[in-house]
Amino acid sequence: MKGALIGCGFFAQNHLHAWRDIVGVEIVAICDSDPERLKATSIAFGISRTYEDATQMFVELDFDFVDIATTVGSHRALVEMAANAGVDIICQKPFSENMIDARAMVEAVKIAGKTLMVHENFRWQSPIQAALEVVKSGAIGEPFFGRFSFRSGYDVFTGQPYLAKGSRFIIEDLGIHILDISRAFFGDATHIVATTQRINQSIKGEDVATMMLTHEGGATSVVDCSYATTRMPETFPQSLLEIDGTQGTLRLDAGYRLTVQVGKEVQKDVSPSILPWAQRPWHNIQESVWIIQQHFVECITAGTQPETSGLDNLKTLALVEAAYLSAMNRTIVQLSDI
Ligand code: NAD
Ligand code: 89V
Repeated sequence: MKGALIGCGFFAQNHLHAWRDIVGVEIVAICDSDPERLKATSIAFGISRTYEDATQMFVELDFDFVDIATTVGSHRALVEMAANAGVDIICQKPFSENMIDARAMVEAVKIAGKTLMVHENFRWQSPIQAALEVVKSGAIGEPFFGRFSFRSGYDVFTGQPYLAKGSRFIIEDLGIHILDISRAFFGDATHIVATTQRINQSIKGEDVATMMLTHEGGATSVVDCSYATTRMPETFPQSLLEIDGTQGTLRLDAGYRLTVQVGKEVQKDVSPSILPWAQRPWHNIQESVWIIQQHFVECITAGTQPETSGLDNLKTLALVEAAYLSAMNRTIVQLSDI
C-alpha cells in the first residue's frame, strides 16, 4: 500500500516512524504548508517527494491512502479533497470542531466508497486493551460503574503551543480520548453532565473537566481530566481506570498495574512496550499509534470497517459537544439532541 501524509508537525513524526515499521506500507509523499517542517521531515525519513500544497499532491495521485496529521481546522477541506481523489483516509483527532463538518466528512467518504478512520488511538493503548479483554471475557460479571481518569501536571504546551490558544482545551483535545475509552467499555451514552474549570490562567481554555455519563445499557461512568494536577509520580500520559462489575472489580492503576479482584486479587504488569524509536513517557501513546495504523491497514486489506471509523467517531464527538453544552448551561444534556 502506498500512502501520503499531510502535516509534518509534532505528532506526525510518530506516524511516520510507525508506518516505517508496518510491513507492506510505504509513505511515498509528504505535504506541509510550512517549508521548513517539510524539509526537515523529508530529510529525517528519506521521503523525497514533497508538497507545500495538498491540491497538487492529489493531482499527481499515485497513492492508495492519505494520513491527515494536521490540526483540526484543516480536516474538512483535506478529507473532502481525499474523498474526491478516491483514496482511503486516516485522519487525526479531534476529527472536527463541530458536528456539521464531521457529518459532512463521513457523508463525502461514504459517497466515494472509501474507508475513513479517525486516529482515535487511546482505546488502542495496550494497557487499555488488556483491561478491555478482561471485561469482555465476563470475568467481573456485568459492568455497572466505571471511572476513567487522566490527571497530570505535564507541560503539553511546549510541544503543542496551539493547545494554550483555543477557547476549548481539555475536553476537545484530551477528554475526547477518555470519553472514547468510556464508550469502548460501556457503549454509547444517552446523557451527560459536565463541569469545567480553568486553573492555569495563562491558557485560554479549560484545563479541568469532570463528566458523568449514563450509558444505553444503564451503566454510569465518570470521566475526569485535568492538566492542573501536580502529583508524584507524574502519570502522564496514563489513563487510569476502575470498573465495578456484578462479580468483581478491575483497576488500571499508575505504573500500568492491572488488578482484577473476583474473590481474591490478581495483579498483572501491563506496561506497553517501548518501540525502538519511542521515548518515555510518550511510549504508551507511541505504541498505540503503531497499533492503530496496523488496524487501518488490516481493515483496508480485509474490506472491513475500522473500529474507530469516521461514523463511529461521530458518537465520541457528540459527547464532546454535549459536555461543553452541559458545562455552559449547567444542565444534563441528552445525546439525541446533539
Ligand atoms: P502541529 O501544529 O505540530 O503540526 C501540524 C502541521 O500541519 C504543521 O506543520 C502545519 O504546518 C501543517 N498543516 C496545517 N494545515 C495544513 C494544510 N492544510 N496543508 C498542509 N499542511 C498543513 O500539530 P500536532 O501537535 O502535530 O497535532 C496534529 C494533530 O494531531 C492535532 O489534531 C492533534 O490533536 C493531534 N494529536 C494527536 C495525538 C494523539 O495521541 N492522538 C497526540 C498529539 C497530537
Ligand atoms: O493525545 C493528544 O491529543 C495530545 C495530548 C496527549 C498531549 O493531550 O494532545
